[in-house]
Amino acid sequence: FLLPLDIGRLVDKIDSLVSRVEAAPYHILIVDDDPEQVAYYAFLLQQAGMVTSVASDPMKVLSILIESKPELILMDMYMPGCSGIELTALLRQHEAFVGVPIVFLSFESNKEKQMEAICRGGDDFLTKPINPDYLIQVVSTRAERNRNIRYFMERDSLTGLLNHTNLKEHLSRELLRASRSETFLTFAMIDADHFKRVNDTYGHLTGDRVLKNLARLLLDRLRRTDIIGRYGGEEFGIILLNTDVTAAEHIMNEIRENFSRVIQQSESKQFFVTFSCGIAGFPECADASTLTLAADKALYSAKENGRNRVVV
Ligand code: GH3
Ligand code: MG
Ligand code: MG
Ligand code: MG
Repeated sequence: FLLPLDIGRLVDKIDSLVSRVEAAPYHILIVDDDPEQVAYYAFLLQQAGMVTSVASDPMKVLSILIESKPELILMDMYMPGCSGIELTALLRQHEAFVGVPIVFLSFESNKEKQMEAICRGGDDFLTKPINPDYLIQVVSTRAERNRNIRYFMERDSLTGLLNHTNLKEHLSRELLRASRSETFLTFAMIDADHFKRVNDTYGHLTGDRVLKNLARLLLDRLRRTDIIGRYGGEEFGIILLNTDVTAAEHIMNEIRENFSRVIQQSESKQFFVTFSCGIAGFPECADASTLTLAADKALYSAKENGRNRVVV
């Protein structure tokens, strides 16, 4: 049977959401200065299938958060240098961490103190010693909801690809990784050719459908490890990991040719759309802004030189 269009789309989204949730274990950050406590709670969560990392120094929490984006923080109350409450209040001022679930876990039984922890940004307060099943239930339920919310917030609603903000976050993070592991990374920028004309001739709804077709093709043709985002209106950005510019040029040319042969359909007519692509790579470009600028420049030159081409 046929589902109405938007319900069908929702089902698609939920399906891909579910497969993602099943795919990766929840990543929990334990912030605690006591190594024995850390070892015990890390063991409990790992037994339940979660992945844990540890910050025994509260001052390091920010850099760990930026690098690994844990899906929940299990927060100790009293640590040398900085209390869990102060740290939580600090994180809540950061737009990137305003939503990460923070669950306090402490021996503190004073209700006033517990309330303060909640008021300053904690989502929950659990007291030690805690029933292991209860801990696991609270942590996994909150981490799951966070993952679902994050999934929708990070995505562009038309294409389901990563949105601009998230793509840029990925680019910075992957550049750090590439530089640490001394691997190649390529950034490709795509811009649909004469797209204003497509809209003017066939209407915006048809234009939207073309953009969805392009997104679908990118998802089908690129590797699962490649990171694909909608950079802006009819512009897309792709981060190709472990790929140098020569290999990336090859891949993007293949996709470009494929796309140019896709028969686009308006109500009454069939037509074709092409795209231009600019490519730049790490380590030639060392940071995100240099890389983006170089890819943008290459894209501009692809447009100048007749469109429907890939320029490095
Ligand atoms: P060029 O080959 O130089 O890139 O020409 P262009 O017409 O694609 O470039 P221009 O930047 O002048 O126009 C981009 C067009 O893309 C204008 C805008 O209406 C269209 N566009 C941007 N976002 C969307 C969208 O979400 N849906 C639709 N249907 N059109 C969009
Ligand atoms: Mg402590
Ligand atoms: Mg454009
Ligand atoms: Mg364009």
